[in-house]
Order: sequence, then C-alpha cells, then structure tokens
Amino acid sequence: MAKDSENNTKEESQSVKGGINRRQLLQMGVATGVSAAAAIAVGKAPSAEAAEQGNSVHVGPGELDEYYGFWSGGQSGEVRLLGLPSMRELKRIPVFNRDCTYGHGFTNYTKDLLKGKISGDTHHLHLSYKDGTYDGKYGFVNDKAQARLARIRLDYMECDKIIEIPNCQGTHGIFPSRHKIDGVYCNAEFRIPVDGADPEDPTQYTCLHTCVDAESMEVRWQVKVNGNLDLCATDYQGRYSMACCYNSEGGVILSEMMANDRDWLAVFNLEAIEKDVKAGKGTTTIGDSKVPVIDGTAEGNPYVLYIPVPKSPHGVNVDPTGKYAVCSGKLSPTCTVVELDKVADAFAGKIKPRDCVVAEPEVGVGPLHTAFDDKGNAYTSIFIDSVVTKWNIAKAIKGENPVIQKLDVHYQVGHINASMSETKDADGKWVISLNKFSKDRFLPTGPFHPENEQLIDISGDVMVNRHDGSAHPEPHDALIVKRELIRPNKIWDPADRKFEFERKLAAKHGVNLGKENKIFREGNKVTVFMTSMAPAFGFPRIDAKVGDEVTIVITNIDMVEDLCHGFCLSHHDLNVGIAPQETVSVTFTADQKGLFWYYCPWFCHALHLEMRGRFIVT
Ligand code: K7E
Ligand code: CUA
Repeated sequence: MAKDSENNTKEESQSVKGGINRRQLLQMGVATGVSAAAAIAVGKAPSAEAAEQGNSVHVGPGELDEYYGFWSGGQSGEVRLLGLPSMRELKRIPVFNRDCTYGHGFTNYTKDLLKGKISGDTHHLHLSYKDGTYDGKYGFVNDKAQARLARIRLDYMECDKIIEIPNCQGTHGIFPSRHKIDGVYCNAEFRIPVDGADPEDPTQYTCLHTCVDAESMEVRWQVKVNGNLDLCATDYQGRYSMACCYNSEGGVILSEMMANDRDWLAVFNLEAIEKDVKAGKGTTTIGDSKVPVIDGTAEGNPYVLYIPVPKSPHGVNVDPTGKYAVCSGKLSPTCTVVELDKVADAFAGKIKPRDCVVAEPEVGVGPLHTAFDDKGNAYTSIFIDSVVTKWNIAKAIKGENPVIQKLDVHYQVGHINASMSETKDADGKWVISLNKFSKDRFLPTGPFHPENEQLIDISGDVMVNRHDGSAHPEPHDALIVKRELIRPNKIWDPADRKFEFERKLAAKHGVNLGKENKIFREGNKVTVFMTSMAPAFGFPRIDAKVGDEVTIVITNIDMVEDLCHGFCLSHHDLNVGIAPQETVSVTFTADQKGLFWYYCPWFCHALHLEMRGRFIVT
C-alpha cells in the first residue's frame, strides 16, 4: 500500500505542477458549473484524494529535513530550531531565559549578556540578509517584556549580544535590512513618558522607532512618531522601514485605542533620516541616552509618512517581488496593499499618502499576518474566523475578488509564514499556521493547553493541512528557511571571539588554555583552569575556604562531534553544558562548608557517572 500511494503521489503532483488535473476540478465543483474559487472559498475541505497529492511531511529515519524552522518562543524567552517538514524540534536556543542545558545565564559570558534578567518575551525572529535572501550569519529577536534586542550567531546557534533599547517599552516588531547587513529596525509598542514627562498625561507620551547597527549592535538613531508602533518590515532596497500603528489615537484604555476608523502604516525614509542624523540636523537626545533622536511627528515631515489604513491594523509584510507591503485590519475584514514605488512621490508631496494604497481586498474577519508564495499569492491568517485565506495580489489590485481558498485551521491563528516567504526566493511549498488555541486537538494537559501548529502544503492549487503538532507556549512567529543557507559549525573553534575573557584570564596567569590544569589563589580569589575529556575532569578535587570567590575555567578538549560534557556543582545552583572545544567559565562564592561533588551532566562515556570530583570547602 505504501508503495502504491507513493507512486500516486509522485504522478499526481507532477500533473498538479502543470495545472489543475481533472479530479481536482471535479472536487472543486468546476465540472458542476461552480467556479473553483467560489467552491473552495466557502470553506469546503479538500477531499481525501486531494490530500494525498503534493508534499509529504514524512522524513524517514536518518533522513535530513529540507528546511530549518526558526521559531520564536514567546513567554519562554527562547528561540527554537526545528526541522521541516517533519516538524522535529532540533534545539532550543536560550536567549532571554536561563537554561542549564547550555549554561545560558550561568557562565560568565552569558551572565554578562543577561545582566541579571532571566525572563523575556520573544515575538519576532528574523535572519540577516544579503541581496534579498538569508546570508546565514545572524538571527535577531526582540524581547517585548524588557525592550531588548538579541542577536544569535548562526555559526554556533547561540545568542552573542543583548542590548536594551533606550526610552522604549514593549519592543515588538523588528526587522533587519534586506539588501545587506546594515540596520535592525525595532518598534516600541507602548507609548511612555520620557524626559520628565508627566505619567498622568498621555498626551505627553512618546513612541520611538529605533535603528540598531546589526554588526556592532549599537543604537544608531531613533525617530519619534505619532501614535504607537507594532509590527515591522523593511523593503528590499534599503529605502524604507515600516511599522503598522493600531493606536493612532494615543489612547490608554481599550475604547480610546479603538476609536478611529483608520490608523496608519508609518513608512520611514531611511535616507532622509540617516542624512540628517549624520549632519546633526534637528536631532535631540532623550534623558541619559546619547542616541540622536529625530522628530517625525509633524505633518508633512520628511522622515515618516503616515499612510491611512483601516482599522487597528496588525501585521505588515512585504511580498517577495518587493513591490507591495500588506497590512491587515485587525478590526476590518480587509488587507491593505501599499505599492512601495509610490511612497517616494508621497514623501515628495506629489500624491497623498493614501494614494499609495492600491487594493483593499476582503479576506475574512480578524486578519493578522500575511505570507507569500512564488506565484503572486498571499496567505493571510484570520484570527476570528480561524482560517488561512489564500488570495491573489494582482486580482486584488484589479479590483476582482482575489480569494482563492479559505482553509480552516484549529484554532485562532496568530502568525503564519510560508517557506522563504520573507525573501525574494519564496518557493511556495509550505505554510506554517501558529494557532493560539488547541482546544480538543490533543490529549488533555490540564488547564494550560499546548498550542497547535499546523503545517499546510501550498504546493498544489489547494491548500492541504498535513500536520498537527502540539507546541510549548507560545510559538509566536516562525521562519521556514532552506537548509543550504544555514551552515553551523559542528565543534567550536578555540580561537573564537567568544572565549576572549577566558583567554585573557589564562594569559594573566600564564596558563596555556585547554592544555594545562592549574589552580591559583590570590587572597580570597581562587581560579581553576581545567580540562574535561571523557570520562574525567582535569582535577578530581578542588579546595576552597568559606567566602572564597571561585572561578572555574573548563575546556572540553574532546575533538569528537557531539561529545559534550558539562559541569554541575551540587547544591550551588550551577549547571552548565560544554560543547567540544568550548571553554566556559563560572564564578561563584564558596558560601557553604563541606564536601560537594561536581559531576558531568551530559552522558558522554561508559564511565560518565564516574566523571566527577570533590569540591571541599573548609
Ligand atoms: Cu501578531 Cu507579537 Cu507578532 Cu502576536 S504579534 S500574533
Ligand atoms: Cu562528561 Cu559525562
């Protein structure tokens, strides 16, 4: 049976590529005189036969997935790495959270990143670009909870920078430049009083759009805007960043925020901003921050164009041709299509901002986010209707009904994304639907349910749901990236910049890092340099006195791929992982008298349990 259906799948997917086959036409009701679009637009589920065609989520044992999935982890503060289409979770990358799997928040390097904060809220993750597609260098992710931006190095799949965005709260939408590694644009969602403004008077509140340098991770400039900011996007040429605004009213309670029938898409003229920032023209600073701030609030200012869009919009996505930005009206059943080539004329005052809007198709109740295939179609998540709506951009611009299909998803979809959708190489194979409620789809787990992620095949003419997967709350947004574009290293390079602190410490003590095991005492400071190699640490015993500040520098000198060790010190809240050729250091106070075993928490050898030593405090 397996063999038969495999053959069928191949044969039929070929015929689908060249156009719709007869069986599909029948299923859609075409043969009975109903138009294909009308038949499926009413929500008719594709038949079992349609479901057999197209892409498969099956990836056999030992086979590798075709795509990496980069998931933001919401309240968990982490980022997740999946393989698609199998949806196998490959790794959780701790970012704003503490995680002893890898020692994030325990090692000196990562403690310095987190600066004592161990919670976050990651919503939006994007990768760095070159010429409109991913270059495999960095990932960037926001922390809405504490207004931070973090960077992940994709060569080691680890967070290497975290910065705070000054004078902002609720850093939400972020997006990097798409033409080259340049800026990362960050939107503040919450308006706040800054520079001594009165917290009692909302008219004095401020909201800022921030540009961070993607390489140095320093804040370059900020622009003061009207209303608030929400989701973020950039164009493909480096001309504009943009932000949807759902609170043009500047309200502080729900009814105030929903008052206007139109809010706007704010488009930032990067060239004009950078030019005046460079010249110091019209810039100010706020509070203790030295970051130059440009005022984009006046009507007709050269920095920010406010394009009216209906109502309380959410989501802004630029299509793979780079021509259009699509916004969703959270409280309007429409998407708004903005033609980006018209924006320059609007900035120049030749046309009105509103004239940049070329279509406003009805797509369903509660539209949020839009993804794209390689055939000019858009896929919008519709929260209230619990569907994904497939619609055609060109048809919408012509004023025709563009809706091709509405597919039920389960339930209340937030973000969706399509394979390579945020690049010029969108390939139209998969859509991921990240659903906020799973309700009855899985075994009960108590009052907190898992979320539901559905992987939808979009390679044929009909969208087909191929997979339901439970997920730890809350997978917020996701990217589906061709695996060839991501090439992480398998073991650490001992010369990597990450180990600068440990290298300096070793040099200060005249120690050949990773080659020697030595212990130093200066006053109440104890510094230990040791190796770990299966199945032993460099020292089977370390001594300290109560009150000592102990720094242990450990190098995993195993060269073998996947041979990780760790260092866990009993009763000291200290547990870190150490990858092959990695050096970590931990600093703590020996505050308890007695004997404490340290051991290797990663199963590394037949004698892994014996990989331990005594820490004796007198
Ligand atoms: Cu739509 Cu935080 Cu991305 Cu939620 S935002 S869905
Ligand atoms: Cu080393 Cu277990």
